Amino acid sequence: MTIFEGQHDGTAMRIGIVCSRFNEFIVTALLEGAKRGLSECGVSDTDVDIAWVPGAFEIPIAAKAMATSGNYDALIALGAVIRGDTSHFEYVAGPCAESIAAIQVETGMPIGFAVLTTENVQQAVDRSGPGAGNKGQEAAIGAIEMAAVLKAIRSRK
Ligand code: INI
Repeated sequence: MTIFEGQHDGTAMRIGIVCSRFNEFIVTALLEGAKRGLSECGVSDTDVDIAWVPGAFEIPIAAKAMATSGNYDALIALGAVIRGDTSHFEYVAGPCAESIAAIQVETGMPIGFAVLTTENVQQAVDRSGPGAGNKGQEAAIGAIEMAAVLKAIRSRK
């Protein structure tokens, strides 16, 4: 019996991060969490590229460009869609999540997803703090695990 399980070892992995500028103070805090998560996994700073885009709606196209570039082992998507901000919450949040899921499956590139979809600013603040529960940190650690488990599956002899 063979069991595939990814370790949280990002040594020598190259990681791409897509950040949306809308609600930038939240996304910057998610990015800090993602950097912490990557560092905990042994990813070197010089192996991390960050692309900024205007809003969550633009995250998928940048993620697809990174996914198809051949330059990365895993990606992380960071954004914040807050319901109070817009009547078109569903039109931004839904397509972003669905497109990221589709890009993962189409390209085979793991994408850690920390595009927050919250009812209000406080909920977004609560999920992007400096301690435990920062969704950027969780997405980063999950992306490393997925890159590792996919590598193990793909290299099975
Ligand atoms: N983009 C977000 O990332 N979060 C939001 O809460 C948001 N709101 O509230 O509208 C938002 N809108 C911008 C959108 O992502 C696009 O950048 C814009 O429509 C231009 O294409």
